[in-house]
Amino acid sequence: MAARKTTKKPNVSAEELKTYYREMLLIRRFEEKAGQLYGMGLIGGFCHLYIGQEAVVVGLEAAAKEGDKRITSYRDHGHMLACGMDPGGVMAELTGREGGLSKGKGGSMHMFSKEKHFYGGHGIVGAQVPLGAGLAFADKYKENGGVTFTYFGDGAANQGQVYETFNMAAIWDLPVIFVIENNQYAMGTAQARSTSTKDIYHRGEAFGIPGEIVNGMDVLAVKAAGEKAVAHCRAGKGPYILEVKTYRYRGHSMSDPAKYRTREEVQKVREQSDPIEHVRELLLTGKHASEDDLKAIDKEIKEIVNQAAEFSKESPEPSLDELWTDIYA
Ligand SMILES: Cc1ncc(C[n+]2csc(CCOP(=O)(O)OP(=O)(O)O)c2C)c(N)n1
Ligand SMILES: [Mg+2]
Repeated sequence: MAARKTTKKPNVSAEELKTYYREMLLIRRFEEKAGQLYGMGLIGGFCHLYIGQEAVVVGLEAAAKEGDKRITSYRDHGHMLACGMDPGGVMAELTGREGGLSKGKGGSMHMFSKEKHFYGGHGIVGAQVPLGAGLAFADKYKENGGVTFTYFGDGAANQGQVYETFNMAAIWDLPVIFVIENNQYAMGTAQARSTSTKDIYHRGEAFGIPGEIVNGMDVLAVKAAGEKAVAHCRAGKGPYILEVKTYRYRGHSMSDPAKYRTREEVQKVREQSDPIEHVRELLLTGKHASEDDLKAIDKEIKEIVNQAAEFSKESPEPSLDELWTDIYA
């Protein structure tokens, strides 16, 4: 992941920059709070935080339009917040409460929203990739102009089902954007130890699918690449691959002490390439916002996250009767 260059003045309005700042900060503060609740024993099971990767989903959501779909892995809280799902509902699902988006029965990796066209939350590595192509098939069949953002990791990109999906998506010209969130690690395995090449997107060439590398620490670069990919899909030209180079600051999940990398490595990325600091700098140096304006946004976001946490503690545990609902067998 390249260090960011902030020399070129971006052609973007103050309002737009503030929106990205707010959206990325919401994800960061939400995840920090989830980490705290996990430490307090209020969240159990697996919990994979998205801290460091915020610009990926915020940039791509900025390129989407109403009706577009998204599907992702277990590292999914950021995707839900970015597409407008209720922070209280997400947090209460993490704490396993009735007010959670899956009524407290799904947990961190299993939430959905018909209204926001969010199709999960999948715990099986790579499983969402063929499903994403299926969603795109439905859009193509219905001729509704929709595009599906199918997110997966660098580790998942080594799975066979990804390439079976590439082949079918290319044959049928499906309107799907394959977003490889390359955060450089698959659990404790660095990309160089698991993947034969430095870049992954060009594997699409074998199937005739175009793609490119994107700086995932720069929300504006992600948005621009997203717009290009969306235009390609909407024009009926078939799938597109975005390999977004990013970094996760925390361990793979809350139970990972991350001994496979040095503290210095993480610190360097935080200092040189943090996606939220980037937008903060653009806002301040471009005189689009003052320190006080940004403090007010920080306060507003803190309040939203505190309320979500309160709700997730106050909402009751699901009743035992719930064991017999939502069963499709
Ligand atoms: C089929 C399958 N194999 C193994 C696992 C265990 N597992 C969970 S996450 C993961 C690593 C995936 O890494 P990557 O795709 O890079 O995503 P990231 O966690 O970095 O977002 C593995 C091996 C699993 N959940 N499913
Ligand atoms: Mg990874």
